[in-house]
Amino acid sequence: MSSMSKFKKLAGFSAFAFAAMTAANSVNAANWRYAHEEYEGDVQDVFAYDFKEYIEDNSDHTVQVYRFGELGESDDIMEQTQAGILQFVNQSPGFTGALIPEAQIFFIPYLMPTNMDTVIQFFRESDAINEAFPKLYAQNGLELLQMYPEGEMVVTVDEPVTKPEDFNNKKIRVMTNPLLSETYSAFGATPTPLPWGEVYGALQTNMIQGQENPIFWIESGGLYEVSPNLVFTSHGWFTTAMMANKNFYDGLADEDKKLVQDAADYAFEKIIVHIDGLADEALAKIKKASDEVTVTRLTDEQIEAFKARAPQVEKKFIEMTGESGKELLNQFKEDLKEVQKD
Ligand code: 6CS
Repeated sequence: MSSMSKFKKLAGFSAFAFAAMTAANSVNAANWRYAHEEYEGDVQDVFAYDFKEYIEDNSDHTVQVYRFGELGESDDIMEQTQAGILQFVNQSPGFTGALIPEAQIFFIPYLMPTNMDTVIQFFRESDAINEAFPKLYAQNGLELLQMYPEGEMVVTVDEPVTKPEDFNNKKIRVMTNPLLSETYSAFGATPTPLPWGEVYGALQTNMIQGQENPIFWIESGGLYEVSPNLVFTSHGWFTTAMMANKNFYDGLADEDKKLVQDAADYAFEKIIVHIDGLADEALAKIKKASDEVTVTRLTDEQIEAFKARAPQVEKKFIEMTGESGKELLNQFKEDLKEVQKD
């Protein structure tokens, strides 16, 4: 064979191999759909875009992010994920608690510490978060990839509140899980479960007189415009969770499973930097935007009156979840003790 024809044969083979490789890559390159519950630039959106960035920088896959309302309410995006229409979803335990009762643990008031570094260390190290919860989510067809805090819960009301009696006859919107209703009943209020999309309008028309959320969300959703009295009660953190459809995840090649896990870890590291100082920035923006807003920080003594109502909520949690909830709660408390001792 002349060297020219050898070259032609080689070139032909290479072109063929290259085409085959490219075809294989484009067959393997997937476009994954990921929905969350918030708006552009909010915490869940920042997390989703960090996840997307990691996946796209480290593979041929792409991630399409859907924000609040594009595919419906929080319960709609969960249904779509369980049905395999979406590959990834960020849904907060505030809603998942209706599906996985143990996820309501985050709504036992005064269980979580108030210090942000301790809270983050808890999310990093807790066995309850990193071992027990993935098993509970798996039973519902979900691969739990990350749980993370978004911010301390703050109550907004039509008039300042400093004691449980001030909540009497006030309808306070809660996310749609039964335990959070128990918390607000224990606090003296009338709990009103509503999906997110109905909250602003219900406050505006005085169908409800208050709600709870982290400050960044009170600012970004404009809630202070219709519910201007902010009360820092120190009773909990808004926690959220990002997960995949389990059948989809189980069907991935090992290297893609690792890619997804690494992307979720990457997004977690970015988000804890993002939320640091976010509440103070949002509060400053709110104060600048409105003269009507009041800020009440409960004193330790005032907090005690609300804290005294927590045991009845804990009891309800155990009634709702049985042995599995009891075990989770014990683990949760053990993990908290561990991080608080440092
Ligand atoms: O209150 C809610 O329903 C919403 N709050 C936040 C911080 N994120 C999404 C959730 O739907």
